[in-house]
Amino acid sequence: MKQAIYQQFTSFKQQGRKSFAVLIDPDKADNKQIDQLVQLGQEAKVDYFFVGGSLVISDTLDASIQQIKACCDIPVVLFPGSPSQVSKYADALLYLSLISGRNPELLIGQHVLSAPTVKRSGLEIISTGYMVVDGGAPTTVSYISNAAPLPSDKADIATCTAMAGEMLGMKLIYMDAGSGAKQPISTEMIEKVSSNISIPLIVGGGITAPEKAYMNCKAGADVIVVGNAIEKDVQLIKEISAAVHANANIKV
Ligand code: 1GP
Repeated sequence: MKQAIYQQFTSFKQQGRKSFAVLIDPDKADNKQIDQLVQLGQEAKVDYFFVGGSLVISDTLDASIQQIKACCDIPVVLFPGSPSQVSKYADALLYLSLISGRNPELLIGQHVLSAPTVKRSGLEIISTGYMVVDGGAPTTVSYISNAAPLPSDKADIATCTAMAGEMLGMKLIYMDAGSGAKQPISTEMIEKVSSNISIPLIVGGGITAPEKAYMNCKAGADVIVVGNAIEKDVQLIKEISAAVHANANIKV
């Protein structure tokens, strides 16, 4: 089984090197916007493009990824909102199990149904414990998942959830306040979770400023994901990337 992308996640973590992932929702980004994101992404030394969305209504997933791959060698990682969001053109797929919720369909049910398609894709599959944290208002992910998010002030529940995910064999933990969250995940929660797991920790949802990205890395996040804020102001790519990469070798 392929492991190149996961090896990058883990070796960066070992080196204390923080990464920045730009989230592209194929429903929202047209060809021109993708070109611009790729160009700025290369200039800003973005580490990954995450591609996916809670809905993905259009059928442009393959085309969007092919367009990114044609112009740059930044790895493309699928962050699927549903089992249909599989594209053989990507480099890897975050195989998400919603471990913060109690909806059996998103813990294992949809995985059973999609397993043959996912395997046939030939993609690198990275088992990911996905934790949705309350971001201050209902987000698309909290509505679609039909599962209660983790309370934002319960860092101990988040920590135990992430620990359980790691001990169940998951390779990454992704803590998400949901796209466009009013309130991003607190540094207190990030600190507690990251100090109790040894697998890489991805943090996203509602991050709109370079300072917040920097503080999240300092608190222990290994990968910062930003989508919404960059859709509104594409120039933020450079500032947030610089803030994340300024954290090199910070160990907490
Ligand atoms: C959402 O973590 C991602 O699933 C990114 O969130 O769009 O708010 O940056 P934003």
